[in-house]
Amino acid sequence: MLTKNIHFDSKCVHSGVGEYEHGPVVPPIYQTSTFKFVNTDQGARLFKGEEDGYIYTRMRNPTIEALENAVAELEEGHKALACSSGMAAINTIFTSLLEKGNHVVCSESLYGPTRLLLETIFNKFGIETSFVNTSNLTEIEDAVKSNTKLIYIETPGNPTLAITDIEQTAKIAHSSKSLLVVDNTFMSPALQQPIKFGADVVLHSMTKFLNGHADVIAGVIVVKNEELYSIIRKTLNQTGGVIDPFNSFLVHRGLKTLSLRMQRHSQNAQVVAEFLENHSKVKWVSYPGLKSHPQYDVAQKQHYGSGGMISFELKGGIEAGKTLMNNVKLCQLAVSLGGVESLIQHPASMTHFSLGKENREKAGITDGLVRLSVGIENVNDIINDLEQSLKKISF
Ligand code: LCS
Repeated sequence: MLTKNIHFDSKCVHSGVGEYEHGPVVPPIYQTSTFKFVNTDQGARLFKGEEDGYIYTRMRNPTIEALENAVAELEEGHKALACSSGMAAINTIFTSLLEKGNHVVCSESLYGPTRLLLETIFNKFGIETSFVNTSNLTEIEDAVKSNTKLIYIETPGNPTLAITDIEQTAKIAHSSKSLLVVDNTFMSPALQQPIKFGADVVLHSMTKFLNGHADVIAGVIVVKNEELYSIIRKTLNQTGGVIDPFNSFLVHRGLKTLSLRMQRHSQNAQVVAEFLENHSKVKWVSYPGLKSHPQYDVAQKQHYGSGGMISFELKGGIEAGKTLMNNVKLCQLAVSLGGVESLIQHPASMTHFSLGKENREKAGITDGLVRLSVGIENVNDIINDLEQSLKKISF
């Protein structure tokens, strides 16, 4: 199927699907760790790269490649590399592109373990990171040093939904001979395509919107050129954070409804964000589709929709937040995000607990912040659920 000149909605359905024996319309699951050689000479030719073919699933597998081709196409990137988790994707990027003595400029509002990976692990190998508010371009410019190799942004940032201008950050990165890496987990390529704005590398936790059904842990890296691809592919082969064929099949299946799901997530979240913003017990709401969002104009420029993630704080602070989270019935109290079901959680004691209060507060992650991943249920049911739970808060 030629997918070059078709709409994104159609690409979600058809991308990555090749021709297979017996003509299945869905890529078969090649659930095998290894592939037979015809003879020793062929095995040697495959290893030398003189012949194209499959050797061992850590290196290449047709089911995994089908997914990688699909994601690369949806992100308008050159190629993609699927990984065993979002963290494996992030680790593979850092391991591939950084060396001792390098410096990284990183968003301060981002998924907790990404910060910890840089602060506690890469730090041991002589890599230094400055965590700054990347919504403010001057802070990025001021943080760049002569040894800066990567600017790493998560936009919108987890859990504050702070937005970084990808196009302007790419300009800063390239004028300082650095690469721009963007974690696009919160938007998915249906709502944001960072390579179009100048990003060099894009990554996702495919655990979230790309798979969309809360039943897989997976990650992906998308690169803009062959040079980056060959560096990262070599590292991934050696460090081994690869996805397996069955999970690839599941994520590829999820991608077929990505466009539909993201439209519904965005529609529902807009209504829920407006409901919360107008509610007397709510102190503030952060959602890229609200005019009150501090980077609303940047969001309008780089998003095709506002996504399914909302963060907010109740007037009664953390105690009121706990009452809300403990009394919801349709929304599930669980970490993770981006699935069809609405999930609610408390970053300060859960996903971002390990950062410590000082780092959290600097990044705008207050103790009272509640994060809601708005699912694709009927929006009235989500609002009714929040409303009945908000009624339990007495003040
Ligand atoms: N990047 C972002 C923006 C994330 O939100 C997560 C996970 C990751 C990377 C890591 O992906 P994983 O290895 O889990 O596939 N975020 C989670 C969260 O907010 N709650 O639970 C997991």
